[in-house]
Amino acid sequence: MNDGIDPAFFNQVAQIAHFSATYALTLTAMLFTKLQSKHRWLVVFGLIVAYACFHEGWYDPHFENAATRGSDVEDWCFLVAGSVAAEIAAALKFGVALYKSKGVKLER
Ligand SMILES: [Ca+2]
Repeated sequence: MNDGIDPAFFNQVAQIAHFSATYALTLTAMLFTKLQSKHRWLVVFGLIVAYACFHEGWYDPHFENAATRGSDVEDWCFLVAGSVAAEIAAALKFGVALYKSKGVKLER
């Protein structure tokens, strides 16, 4: 059946979307949450990893469209990689203080 979808191209777009979504979620959470503690990065990262496990481990196997379904392991890796990249970006921007005892206040 030719459904008009090139699987390789679709997968590239999907992985950009996976990476970008968790990058945006993680960076936004790191910038705007008021959880001022050294554990904030871990809470944010843990929620993203938990979401990735739920989505790729349960949701997609049950509900993802068969025509576009790729590797859930690959999808999971790009979801987690986006979050890791955002944590690194936050650390580079705000320094290691963001990850130390009291964190930093990001108020203006
Ligand atoms: Ca998937």
